[in-house]
Amino acid sequence: MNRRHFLTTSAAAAASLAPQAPAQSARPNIVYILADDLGYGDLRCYNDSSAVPTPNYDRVAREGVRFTDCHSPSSVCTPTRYGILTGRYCWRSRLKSGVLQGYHRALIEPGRATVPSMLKSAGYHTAGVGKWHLGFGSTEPVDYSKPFDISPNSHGFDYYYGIPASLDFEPYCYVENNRAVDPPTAFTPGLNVPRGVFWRQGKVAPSFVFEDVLPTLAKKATTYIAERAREPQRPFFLYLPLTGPHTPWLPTRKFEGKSAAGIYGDFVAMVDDVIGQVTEALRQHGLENNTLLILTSDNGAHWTPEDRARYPHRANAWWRGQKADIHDAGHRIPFLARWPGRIAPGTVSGQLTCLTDLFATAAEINGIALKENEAEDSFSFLSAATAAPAKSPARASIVHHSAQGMFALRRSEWKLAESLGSGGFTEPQKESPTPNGPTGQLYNLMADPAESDNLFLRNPTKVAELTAELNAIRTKGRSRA
Ligand SMILES: [Ca+2]
Repeated sequence: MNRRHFLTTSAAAAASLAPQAPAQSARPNIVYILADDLGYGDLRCYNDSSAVPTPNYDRVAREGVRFTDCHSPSSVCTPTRYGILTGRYCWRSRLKSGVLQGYHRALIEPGRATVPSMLKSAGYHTAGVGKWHLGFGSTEPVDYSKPFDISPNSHGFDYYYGIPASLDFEPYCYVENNRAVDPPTAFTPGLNVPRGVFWRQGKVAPSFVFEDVLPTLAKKATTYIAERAREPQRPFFLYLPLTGPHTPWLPTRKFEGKSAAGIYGDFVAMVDDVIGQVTEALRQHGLENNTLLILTSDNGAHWTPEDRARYPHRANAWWRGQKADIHDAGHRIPFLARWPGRIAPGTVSGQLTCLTDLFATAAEINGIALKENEAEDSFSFLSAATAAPAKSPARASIVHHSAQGMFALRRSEWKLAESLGSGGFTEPQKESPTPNGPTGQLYNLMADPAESDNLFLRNPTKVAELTAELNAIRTKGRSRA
């Protein structure tokens, strides 16, 4: 279904119902904005010494709940997106480490329930706008000159518009529903100067302009919100995975010099402005009060030791490591939710949460019971956000997963990583045990949030306990009982 069709059907529905001025749905709209590589320490509401002004994120934190112990299910893009949409850890799928490339086939298994397919069945209109990075079609390499036989529409989205993968992965083109808008028939030699202004060489649509992508997604999102406002009796779900502040860092002129963290910080300020555009669209169309707005990130910031030496900015705050790592900076992320009347302003929650928890939460909001074969790793965070009585057990542990496929288990203050090294981008990525030395990593995050004191050899009981739980979650194929 294309946008023109929406407009026609929404306008017709609004016209036919105009005399009654239809009431808004009793169920909330859900707008889920997923930044790409935004760090815990980038936002002032998490890190008051952030070198980037983030007034729009900070406002949502003041008006809603700020979770302090939320994690992406992976420390890189593709597996986190799989987890958000399916409520299931991606390492249970065919992708055991790393990410998809732009020519890879669809990752989400045909027939698997997703957040949009569940909400669509419950009567929602569903749209995805932004970076997909979950593959298209059933064959490889994907042929962008033809419609895809598997697309976001196959996974429950009534409408989708965006780009195939990260904005530094070819092919560079827009996709609308099941086809490339302008197929990638030209070639870009790539770019890598200065730091962060980077994309790989490869195929590109002749009309594609890298700098325009984030503004285009913002415009598509606000246009969609305006369209849905014409049919207020039907709730909608908007999944909005942004392309920033992942590389290429491309702040437009308006944002140059907005931060004290160079091009990166200026680009984060531009992402914050997108949040402002979306919240303003919700307000303008009278949808603010009946919308659960969620703001988060798909993994930690790609902020290296060199970046930390160069700028007075800690994109991942005090957490160890960076994007891709098993250490907390890889996957501990900002998570804000606003729902006026349901979530008290200024709430701060230390409840352990994972981005796979959207599925169970959206189901609880809609009174939908989860089926046995769906959302295996999803726990509702509704009671933590709203202080309403819990209808199901809260999440008590989480499995972390790094870019290279290293596992860790977190339960209360304890974190066990199965092997040594970062498992991601930070050196050493892999580390061989020394004779009689530890073979894994055990940290007490309450006493040692920087993960500096490995207790693996000193607390074998805790190592055994957490190892047993990690193995059980893996072998039984699900986290929920
Ligand atoms: Ca990412």
